[in-house]
Amino acid sequence: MKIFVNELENYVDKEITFSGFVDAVRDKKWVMFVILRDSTGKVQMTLEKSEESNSSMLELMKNTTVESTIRVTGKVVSNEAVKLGGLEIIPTNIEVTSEAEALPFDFNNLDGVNIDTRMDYRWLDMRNPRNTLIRQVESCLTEGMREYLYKNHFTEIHSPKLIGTASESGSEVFEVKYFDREAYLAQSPQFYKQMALAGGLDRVFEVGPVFRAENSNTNRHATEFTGFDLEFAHIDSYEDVMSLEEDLLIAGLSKVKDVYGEKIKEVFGCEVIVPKKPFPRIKLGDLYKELHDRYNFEIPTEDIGDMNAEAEKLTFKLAQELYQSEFMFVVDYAATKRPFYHMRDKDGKLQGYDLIWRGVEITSGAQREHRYEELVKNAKEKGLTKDVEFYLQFFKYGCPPHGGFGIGLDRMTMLLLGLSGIKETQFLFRGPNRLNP
Ligand code: AMO
Repeated sequence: MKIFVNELENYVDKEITFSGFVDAVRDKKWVMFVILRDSTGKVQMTLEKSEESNSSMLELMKNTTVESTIRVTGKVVSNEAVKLGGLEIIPTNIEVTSEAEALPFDFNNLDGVNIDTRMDYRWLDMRNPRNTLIRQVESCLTEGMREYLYKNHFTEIHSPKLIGTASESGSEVFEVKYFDREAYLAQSPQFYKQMALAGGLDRVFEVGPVFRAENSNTNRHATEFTGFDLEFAHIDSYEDVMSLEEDLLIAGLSKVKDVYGEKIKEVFGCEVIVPKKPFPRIKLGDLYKELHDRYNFEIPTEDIGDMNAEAEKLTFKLAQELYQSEFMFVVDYAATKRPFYHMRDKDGKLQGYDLIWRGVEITSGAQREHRYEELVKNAKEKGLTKDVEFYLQFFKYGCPPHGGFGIGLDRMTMLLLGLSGIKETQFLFRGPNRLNP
């Protein structure tokens, strides 16, 4: 098995085999330094020119391009003079495992490289340590949140992405040809995570692809993104849902801070702030009033009962001013603006919320309507009949009160690292004009 750069200190004075990219070759008068790289860091390989036995390896490395990959057998030696971790590899054998052609751009200096060129060669772009770190941080965040859920009786599920009816609403759904009929790409695991509860699993979550046929070219919209979705049973109100989300985010962000806090500060210049419970909550009506009185903001008529991008931005400002918080739950949305499966109370008030972090909506959540008759009524009101017929059946044979939420993972990573857009955040961005690589 491969030994990683960050494990080499355990092999001092031992003979090992190390594999990685050739990051740089420094050919000096008396010595050649070859910097090798893997996903955990860089290490120096040193070839003394005075050593007769090094001649063929020196010749080989002279003709090996940077970004080729090599396999080196040699000894790990401790040497304080080496700036890269105080270690070097003294090789006895080198094998080139893959030769690199001249690169289309220098991934170590991306200033001035067009973002679309970067996307076209994403696998090279990703070799920039900053971009490697984005993936590692997102993985760590997911790990932290997963750990929390496993500890709290959640079961991870995988629901289908090919579906037979346009799920929540027809407008944002991609149609695909499915043999001699039409199918759709799931715009949320919503119905299936609820079905899993009707199936007797009390708590479920899913981390998976979500498809949206939205022709939006903003810095926060993708046509495919990763949803971190969960659903859990036997709740009393959507307060339970918000409370669980607070714990989940605290767990995820704490993990990131512990593992990558320093590195993030160094590379992205931003602090990982672990929030405290409870996050502030505000009713939409009160929010409109505050935004108007403080910032002279008026919600456009078509958005009344909902938020828009500007309102989200100002909500962050307000959360900081009023509560010194980066997070804010917004509640009391208009039922007309929200999906039919959100519960309403006896006065028709919606039992759902959005969570705004650093000026962007990262989550929608709610207590769900689990009472069959009410659900049918709400669906009818939205003009949904045939398409949700299968879903309505889940509530006919006993289904516990429940709620849940969906986090846009890409958006979270973007905000966590202060990145300029979802395009550079996603592993492989999917937008109205991008389907490759
Ligand atoms: P919603 O549609 O609000 O809710 O989506 C949940 C979260 O997903 C993220 N998101 C997006 N991220 C990138 N590109 C997009 N085009 C995009 N659209 C949404 C946002 C958003 O908050 N079924 C519900 C969730 C639930 O109630 O459990 C749903 O899908 O961060």
